[in-house]
Amino acid sequence: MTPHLLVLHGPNLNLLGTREPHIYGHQTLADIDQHLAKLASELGARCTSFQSNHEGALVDRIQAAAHEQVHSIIINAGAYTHTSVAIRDALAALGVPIIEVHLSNVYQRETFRHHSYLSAIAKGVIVGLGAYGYEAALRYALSQ
Ligand code: CA2
Repeated sequence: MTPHLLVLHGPNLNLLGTREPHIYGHQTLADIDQHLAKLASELGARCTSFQSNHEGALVDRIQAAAHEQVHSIIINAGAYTHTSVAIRDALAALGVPIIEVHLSNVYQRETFRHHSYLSAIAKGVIVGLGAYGYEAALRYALSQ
């Protein structure tokens, strides 16, 4: 069966490419999602993406993945990374491999960005590589 990778984007990531390019780069979220879908297809997989500014909507999407035979989840939970026990619990309950991605190097930024509720349940964490971090996560996930 074709492996299905689910990419989740948290709040404000819909603004990518429109503001703060010095931190988050020039690519839009659509650019990133299209690149991942194309790359996945070239590698014999399927990649779908979901963005929400709402914590509960992200939890609902993670719960729905239980009925979809998702191979792995790549998640940039945005600011919810640093606050959301609910997203962590939903990911832990799902039980598929998680790769956490951050565009910026959160360790070079404010201390409140240094703690992630997701990292302890993630297979791995990629920070500071910009949009390439998603590609690296996808390639890793499909190598497993
Ligand atoms: O570096 C990352 O990928 C972050 O997950 C981005 C989050 C931030 O809260 C995390 O600490 C680190 C913020 C996403 C906001 O994205 C924007 C994009 C363009 C313009 C404004 C915000």
